Amino acid sequence: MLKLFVLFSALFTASVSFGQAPPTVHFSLIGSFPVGASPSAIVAADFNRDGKTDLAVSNSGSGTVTILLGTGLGTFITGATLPVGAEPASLIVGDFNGDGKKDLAVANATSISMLIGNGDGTFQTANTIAYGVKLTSIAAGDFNTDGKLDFVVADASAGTVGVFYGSGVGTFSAPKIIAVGTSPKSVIGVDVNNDGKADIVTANSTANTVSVILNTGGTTFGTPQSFITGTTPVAVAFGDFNRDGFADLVTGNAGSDDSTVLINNGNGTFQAPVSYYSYGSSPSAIAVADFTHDLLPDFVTVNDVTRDVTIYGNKATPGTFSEAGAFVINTPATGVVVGAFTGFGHTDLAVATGGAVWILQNIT
Ligand SMILES: [Ca+2]
Ligand SMILES: [Ca+2]
Ligand SMILES: [Ca+2]
Ligand SMILES: [Ca+2]
Repeated sequence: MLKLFVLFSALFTASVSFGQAPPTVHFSLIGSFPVGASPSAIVAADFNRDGKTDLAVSNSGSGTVTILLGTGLGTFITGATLPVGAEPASLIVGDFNGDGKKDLAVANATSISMLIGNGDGTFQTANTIAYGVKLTSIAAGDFNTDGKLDFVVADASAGTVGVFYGSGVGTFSAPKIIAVGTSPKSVIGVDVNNDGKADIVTANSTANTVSVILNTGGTTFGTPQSFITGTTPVAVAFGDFNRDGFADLVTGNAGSDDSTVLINNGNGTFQAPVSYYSYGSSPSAIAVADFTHDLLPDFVTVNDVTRDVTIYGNKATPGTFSEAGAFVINTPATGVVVGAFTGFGHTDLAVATGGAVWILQNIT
């Protein structure tokens, strides 16, 4: 019933065909589902515990989070609209109060909202605390390895991250503040040196770097190390691209219209950056998943200027990439999340665009 753009579902693919190119990835548009104004980010989880993946979208223009409940067939029923702080920029899923039900934490421009899930797709009224000057991104992790979920938020104006340690009942400590490169727009938690402790990585949009902050145990961190990226990195993600057991990094660079892959040396330092270009221009968000069914992690960017989605396929020499497919969405996209949304058994895409989420079924 909401297949508003079904006529648009003609496939559009662009690929190269070098000897070691990955398979071409194909998508079909399943539908478009309304959310609030100016969506900023999207996450996936089973909020109502029916075995079907749901979505949550932060709406920067509305000051809300929209819940979309999945049918498992690629369609979504509009669920709760949850008021949070002003200008929500980013959100994450986690069980922050330890009751086994999925919760949400939202980084708003100058506050953080905690939404405790009831386990049926509804949420308790947001608990919002003032923090930050211009928050841009939030990531979860157990940074002090006490078994309780913590989170970290990036503040672009302050050039910092703040680590908030969870109590296990949905409340948090005062933040530990760490200076990173200028204008961090994206933060992730990932163990880059395989010591069992979650480290922190930021993409610094005016420094043109990532900052890697090694967790040295307890609530202490080492001095941030910088690694060069393309121009204006706005999104960072990780995957073990070359299958050596260590997490590698990839950034989407809005200024240089490319993606930078940083291969881990095995100790949390990284090899020289490698740039990958595609038809797509001005990436705004990035995600890592296997789209080609070869068990190697690929990545996807959604691109503001060209208004499309680009798949970068991991090649036969793992850790190198080429464009493996694209899909035009004809509206600026600001967020992307991967998951099995359509029951087809492959890694599908949910893309946050202007006022709606587009569901793209991977039919490769
Ligand atoms: Ca569900
Ligand atoms: Ca919970
Ligand atoms: Ca913890
Ligand atoms: Ca570590």
